[in-house]
Amino acid sequence: MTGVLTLQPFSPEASSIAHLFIAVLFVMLAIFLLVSTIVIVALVRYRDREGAPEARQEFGSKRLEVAWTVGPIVILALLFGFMIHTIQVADPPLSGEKPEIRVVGHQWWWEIDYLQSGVVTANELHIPTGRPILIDIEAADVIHDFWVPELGRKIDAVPGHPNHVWISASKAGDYVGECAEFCGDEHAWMRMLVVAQAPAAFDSWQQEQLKVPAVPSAGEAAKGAKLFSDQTCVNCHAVTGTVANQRIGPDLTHLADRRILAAGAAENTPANLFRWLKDPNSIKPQTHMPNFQLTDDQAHALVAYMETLR
Ligand code: HEC
Ligand SMILES: [Cu+2]
Repeated sequence: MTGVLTLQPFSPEASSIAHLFIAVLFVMLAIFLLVSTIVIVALVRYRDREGAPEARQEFGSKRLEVAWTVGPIVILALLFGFMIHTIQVADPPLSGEKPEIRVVGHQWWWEIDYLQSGVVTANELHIPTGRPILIDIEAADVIHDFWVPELGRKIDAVPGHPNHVWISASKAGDYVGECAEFCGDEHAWMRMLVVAQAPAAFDSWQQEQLKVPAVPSAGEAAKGAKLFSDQTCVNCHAVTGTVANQRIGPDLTHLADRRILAAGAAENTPANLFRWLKDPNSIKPQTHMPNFQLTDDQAHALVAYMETLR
């Protein structure tokens, strides 16, 4: 799927990668055709025939050897130059340019911090359309790799060594991102939903995210809120406006606004949330979220509470 996405660019950054890919493909095709033609001609022309004498043997040809050494070097050097130019290795942020967003890879989910507004979320990256966004890429544990094929290049998330990447979206819509560096058991379920929105829609999304959800005072949801702080949930999660402020797991302040759970392993529906709380492994084997052996009643109350987090 992603092989195809690379060829469906929705940003200038991704377009130049797609163009380079196609250009390289044609260079490769030309070399392939040249080599196969020479091989086929040689096979047919010099094949063994009844009564034919042994073919003339030649050893060493300076001209040929120089040609097949220098030719590939020149081709590879050119491709290398185009590649460096295209993926913007030489395009780091200027000294005055501050990243707007920080994305931190965790096993196996993405933490997303909006550095100016203070919004914190997970696995669902919202960006405004129409302009390049500078993102700071970090890792909390092992090496991950941030990649949204339709919007830009790949970049490694390396513990202790922040990297930067520019991405942009020329059209509003949903794009799939993923971790592109094997990072352990659940690497394949380390996806990201990128939601590109017109600037006004993005601003109102950000304003919504800054709101502190009311703590429910009655019913199932209130029971769930109490369970949330009594159980160990607060040791790993944060919910603004409550005592929960840990960042080991995803921030849950606006969980109910998000469309995916567990970095894309499931859709965010009450039924899946229930399944997740009863047994996270049933959705994402090996996940670092423990199984708390909750009863059905407890899990239902927690789901009722989590559905208020918007
Ligand atoms: C030991 C730390 C830890 C504890 C304790 C913990 N969680 Fe988690 N939780 C995680 C991690 C890590 C993830 C991310 C898992 C993943 O996507 O691989 C997670 C994910 C979640 C998610 C999905 C969030 C999302 O955006 O995908 C929910 C909901 C959740 N936890 C609720 C709870 C509740 C409710 C409790 C208490 C009963 C709890 N957690 C206790 C670590 C923890
Ligand atoms: Cu990974």
